[in-house]
Amino acid sequence: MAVSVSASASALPLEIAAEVADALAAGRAVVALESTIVSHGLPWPENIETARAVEKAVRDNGAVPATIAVIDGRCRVGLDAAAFERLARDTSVGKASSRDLAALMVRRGSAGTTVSATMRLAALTGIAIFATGGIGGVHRGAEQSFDISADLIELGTTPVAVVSAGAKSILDIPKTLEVLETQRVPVITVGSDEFPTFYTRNSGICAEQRLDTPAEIAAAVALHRRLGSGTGLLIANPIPEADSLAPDLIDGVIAGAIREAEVRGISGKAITPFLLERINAASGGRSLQANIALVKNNAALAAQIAAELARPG
Ligand code: PSU
Ligand code: MN
Repeated sequence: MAVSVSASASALPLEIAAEVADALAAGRAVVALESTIVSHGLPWPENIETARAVEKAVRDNGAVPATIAVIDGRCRVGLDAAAFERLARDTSVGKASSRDLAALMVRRGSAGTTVSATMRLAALTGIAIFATGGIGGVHRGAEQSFDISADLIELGTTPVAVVSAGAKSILDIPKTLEVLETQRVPVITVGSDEFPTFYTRNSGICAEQRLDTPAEIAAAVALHRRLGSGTGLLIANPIPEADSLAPDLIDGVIAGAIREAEVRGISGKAITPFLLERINAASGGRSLQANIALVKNNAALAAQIAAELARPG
């Protein structure tokens, strides 16, 4: 069961699940979740297991999950079991960033939404907090390829707070942080002085802003919105120590995957899914376990932040 569409998007085929619409109308906590991680980020069956575990982590921490995707041309906010199954198993399901949404709707296609597309649809729905694993960023070698994820541009234009475990070191982390700075996107690291790089807590790069509790982060999100710059926020939540991987192990795996992508001439929107698949395959399940753990950890924190924001007063 889904309800209709907000007035500002009356012509948009945007279906908001009843539970999500009710929570928003009552001012209760809601967390948006992306779906490219299901369609392209994790292998079957871990993808669907993780999607379920992530929704549970949101609920266990006091918020309503709203996983976002495009199914048969309709933008869906809050998915049922059939939609999850479709995203997880159907290999014809695409990967949509925000620029892909319009044509996808016209074609009545289906796609997992990336961070950029999910932010766009969350903002239209009125959801302020969003959890993912890692954001897209500036790719290594971007000075040649110009490959900079639309996620960064969306963060510069759409006022949604994105909780991620930093960015994977398939990317050029310093350049990624520079693009965020240029666009006036706050980067807040949770309980650490270093910007985290997905599988590991340490990047050697000092975080500009550190906050330690969900209440502090919620206050910063609210104040940032009041300031009216219109940009999103990146909340960089380090992977728990117990789940983190040895940098040597993962750096070698990532370097091998990037070399393989170069040799095979893989580029454009295919590169991130290719690298994710190669990393998962090459590290014998350890990176997969770390990936699942950090997504759940981010979902829990996002729910706690959303719950703080929803508190009266
Ligand atoms: N990084 C990850 N896991 C992911 C992604 C990125 O560690 O699943 C996905 C997210 O959906 C992100 C997208 O928004 O890849 C970025 O793709 P691109 O680099 O093509 O912009
Ligand atoms: Mn790209």
